[in-house]
Amino acid sequence: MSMGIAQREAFVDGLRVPDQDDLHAASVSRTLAGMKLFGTTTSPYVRRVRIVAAELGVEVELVNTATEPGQAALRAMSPIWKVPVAELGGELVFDSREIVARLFALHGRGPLAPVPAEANLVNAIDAATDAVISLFYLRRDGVAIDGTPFADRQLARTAAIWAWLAGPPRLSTTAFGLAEVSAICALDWMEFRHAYPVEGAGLDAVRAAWRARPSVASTLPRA
Ligand SMILES: N[C@@H](CCC(=O)N[C@@H](CS)C(=O)NCC(=O)O)C(=O)O
Repeated sequence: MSMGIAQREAFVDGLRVPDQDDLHAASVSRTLAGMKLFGTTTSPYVRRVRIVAAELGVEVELVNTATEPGQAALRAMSPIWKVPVAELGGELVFDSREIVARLFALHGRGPLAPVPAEANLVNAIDAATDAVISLFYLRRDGVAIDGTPFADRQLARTAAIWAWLAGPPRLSTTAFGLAEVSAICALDWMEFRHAYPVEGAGLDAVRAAWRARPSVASTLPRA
């Protein structure tokens, strides 16, 4: 039986998952209707949503799912068992792509101008992210994955995606959009987890161009 938002709120409150007040989006003078976001401070997909929300002036109440009660809350809400999940506009929304689409639909795109190939770019970045995440999880679970054909294929796929994005350049150092947000989140996460050698990705200039932007600087991955 599915739960309504009020029941889920009561369930999650009962689990006493701490809201991470210190992690709310960087303060903005104009705060639009907020969003409750279930996720971690390390996930590149959660960070993507946090950056977009900060760019649009949407306040984020981040509920940490890295704890045992947080995981229980997540599993009670989503059969996918992945973060992010958002409570937004009175609805429960799964998957960063859909949450971002809902944010754009509710609030417009703010400074994140669309580019024609954006969906293709983000699809490619997600494929690289998912490839390295799969290796990260296997290593963390103690599976001797490195050097196997599966691992080599994921690493080669990731290298091909970064090379495709880097030359001729498909990401911008002058216009900040969803593709730049997504690539920065993926690369910063790979570096943070030592999961992939990002210095060979050919995207240092893109990362450097946006590093000091408040939405980016205030959401760096941290355990
Ligand atoms: N397509 C999803 C991917 C989300 C995803 O892979 N999240 C990871 C954290 S970065 C996760 O929750 N993984 C848990 C698991 O695989 O068990 C999205 O864009 O939100």
